[in-house]
Amino acid sequence: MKILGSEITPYKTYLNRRQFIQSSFASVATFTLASNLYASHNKSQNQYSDQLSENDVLNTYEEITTYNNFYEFGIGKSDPSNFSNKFKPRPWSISVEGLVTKPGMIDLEDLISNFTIEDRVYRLRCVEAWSMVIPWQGFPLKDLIKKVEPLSDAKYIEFETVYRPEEMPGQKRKTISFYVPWPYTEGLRLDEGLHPLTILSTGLYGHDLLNQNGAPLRLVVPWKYGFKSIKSIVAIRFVKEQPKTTWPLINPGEYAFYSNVNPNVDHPRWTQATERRIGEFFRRPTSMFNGYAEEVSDLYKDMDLIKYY
Ligand SMILES: Nc1nc2c(c(=O)[nH]1)N[C@H]1C(S)=C(S)[C@@H](COP(=O)(O)O)O[C@H]1N2
Ligand SMILES: [Mo]
Repeated sequence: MKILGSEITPYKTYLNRRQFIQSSFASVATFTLASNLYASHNKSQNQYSDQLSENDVLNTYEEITTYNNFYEFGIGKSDPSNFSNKFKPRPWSISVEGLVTKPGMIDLEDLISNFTIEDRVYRLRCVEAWSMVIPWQGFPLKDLIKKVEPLSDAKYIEFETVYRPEEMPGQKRKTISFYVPWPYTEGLRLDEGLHPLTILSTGLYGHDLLNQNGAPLRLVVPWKYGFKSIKSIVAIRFVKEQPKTTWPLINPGEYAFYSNVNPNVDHPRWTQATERRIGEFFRRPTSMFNGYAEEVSDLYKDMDLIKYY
């Protein structure tokens, strides 16, 4: 594991360490330095405490903004934070297309002022078996869906990331893999998009999204593997057939459309039964639907989740 020099200790580790420091009669100076360093994270931890489950600790802003997957800026975890400075997330508009009564371009600022932005602490579980706990700001996708009025034969929603090779160095390679062209696309079944847990996020930790996290607008679907949470969205398309999305196109043997977090279905090359929370050393068990089973399992009640993984 690579330890970043700037990595900040999660709050609970800090508490344990503080107890240790106090009980080992460390100097007052050591203690003061430590409390200053961790004071601001400590504050956020308290601010969001009502949304944190017992075993969860917020990841630090540092962790969330320097350990990313965003292939448009490169495939390394630090590429998105290092190589996204040319990207201009404003002004921005989103094109609503396909089977809706009210298609058209929507300006980002109109979206933000029309919908109520809420604080949502969600676990994000990457298919690579690491995870984080992130305090997002955003609005339910259903608010937008209802506003554009899908037609009765709209069964799926396809999302598309912006294509700007001049600002996104990873897009200078013409394709994502040897045959899948940009842009990155994702999809949801309409009822998944209407689920109240599904949000379009505009910020995290009370700060506008940084480029590496998908500025200015990205999807967050907390019970699915992280790659479903598509970043820097420019198009939302209502369609009849299940869309062919980037990851299943790249590797149909390893990635499928649903990609619900499921500890019982291993990735062909590694287990999905456990995960490593960024900032922690020991792995922890992965929960069905990433811990959101109570809220979402009804969406899949008649489906074979081994077959439709
Ligand atoms: N456009 C686009 N969206 C993307 C990705 C990407 O490469 N391109 N990576 C996905 C993956 S694999 C993950 S795990 C999450 C990571 O989100 P985060 O960097 O904000 O934690 O973004 C997802 N959204
Ligand atoms: Mo991921």
